[in-house]
Amino acid sequence: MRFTLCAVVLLALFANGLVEADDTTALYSEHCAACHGESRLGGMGPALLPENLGRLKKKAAVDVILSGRAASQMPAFSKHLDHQQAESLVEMIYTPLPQVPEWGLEEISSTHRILADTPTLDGPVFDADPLNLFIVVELGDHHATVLNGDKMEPVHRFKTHFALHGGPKYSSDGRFVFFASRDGWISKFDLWNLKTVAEVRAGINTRNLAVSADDRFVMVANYLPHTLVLLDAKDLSPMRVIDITGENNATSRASAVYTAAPRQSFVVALKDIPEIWEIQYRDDPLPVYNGLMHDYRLGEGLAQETGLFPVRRIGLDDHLDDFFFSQDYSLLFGTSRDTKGGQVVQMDLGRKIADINLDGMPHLGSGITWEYQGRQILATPNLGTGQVSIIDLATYEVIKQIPTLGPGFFMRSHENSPFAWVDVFFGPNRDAVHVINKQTLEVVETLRPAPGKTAAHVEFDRQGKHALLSIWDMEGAVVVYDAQTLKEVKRLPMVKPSGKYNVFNKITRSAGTSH
Ligand code: DHE
Repeated sequence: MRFTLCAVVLLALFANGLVEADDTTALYSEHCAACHGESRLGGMGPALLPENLGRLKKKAAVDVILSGRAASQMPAFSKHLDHQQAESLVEMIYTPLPQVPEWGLEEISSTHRILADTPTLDGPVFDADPLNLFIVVELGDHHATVLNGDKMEPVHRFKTHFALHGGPKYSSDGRFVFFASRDGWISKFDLWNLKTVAEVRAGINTRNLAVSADDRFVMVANYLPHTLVLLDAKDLSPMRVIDITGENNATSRASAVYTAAPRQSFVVALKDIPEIWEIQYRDDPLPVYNGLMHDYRLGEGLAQETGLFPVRRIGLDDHLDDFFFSQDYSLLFGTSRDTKGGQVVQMDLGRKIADINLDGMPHLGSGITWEYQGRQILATPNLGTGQVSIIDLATYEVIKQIPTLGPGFFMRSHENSPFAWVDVFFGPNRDAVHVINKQTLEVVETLRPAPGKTAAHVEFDRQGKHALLSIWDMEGAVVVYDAQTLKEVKRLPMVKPSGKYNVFNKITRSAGTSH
């Protein structure tokens, strides 16, 4: 299929009379195809199709090619391409493919595979506290490691799909873990039996997935096509495809989907339409407070039988690229890459209730909360500037900006730890990680566990005794620190470990980690 599509792209370009089509295609193959796919359908990087480039203007796309894109793996190509070459590549990627593959229920179903049985078990088939296991995603060679969090020893290592992205999500008992890859593969792994149970390709280019708090459903958010896909969490069989369509039939990519457990709903932010969607999965959907309804109850599939999944559309002033929920999921804090700043949405009211005065590019998706001087605060790193912003959750005021050695990606803490950790993901100090005292809001220590190599993404063990930090390198490691003394206690070699995810902290929705 890849070859055919590529040939069709070429033919289309020639038909358009583009004399340099050959050169541009060669440039694309040389510089872009490895990440964005030979057929422009995406891989490690997003799909490069007009349908998917959404809000990006052509001039900005030229800048991205030449200067790189902040907060992503997209490097600057100005040393390899001149302005004209970048412009010709932009023309190419804004030319529609003659045919974007269909990816509906039928195509999704054809990829569905059940790979192992799920025997009845009282606990893991190996000796370990099931709630203190970690999954470590090793992006370098597309594997994942199950780690015993008491002994800090690997239990099992297995192959994953290419380019997993986003946090894997656990079932409520911690037995099963669900992964999403950038090219749309969803897999379910049995942590107790150490086997992949099922897999399905739910999208061509996927953002992330969410698992309902009652363990019945998995919702997948896609960039391509512009859909949400509902799967049966038992075996990942596809249940329905929801088109993301707004006013005037405009369609949109999904920025991300999350489970709002106390609300028994999935919440989806949209990238091209200024709306949030809330989709209830309870058997007796509550009446809608405020917002337009898309009623899928008359559609095909499971919803027809059960009356589930009404979509509530909440209109906003701006798109959301990145967002965060209060611990009770009554408030959503979101930011847009274009307009900066933040907005607070009250979920029951279904509207924005406040703006937050934030500069740079706050990464609210990595935000964490804790109690400071009798009030709840939210701390968020910034993908654009070297600072951590501290926001009072009662007044939405920024009460402090903590300077860091450069823009950061991930932030973490634990209820039992006096410290919050933030990395410096971008720039010359990418090998540094700051430790912040949660009560003085000052950096108390800056660690450089592997000078010259990116150090990023911390996760605590169940009790908050140890903090695990990744060295993002093909010859990388997970470095285990004593969370009180900040001394290194162990170094586990791993292949570019990106994130690590502790079962207990995730299933109890610890305030110190992502959910
Ligand atoms: Fe991520 C989580 C979006 C680039 C590594 N990233 C997420 C989530 C979103 C997101 C919405 C939350 C999903 C979830 O956990 O369910 N990421 C984006 C982007 O829009 C961005 C900036 C551009 C893009 O390429 O999509 C982006 N992300 C990256 C990277 O370049 C990283 C560093 C390497 C990679 O894997 O591609 C990266 N993102 C991660 C990781 C998480 C993540 C490790 C999980 C964090 C966690 O601890 O929960």
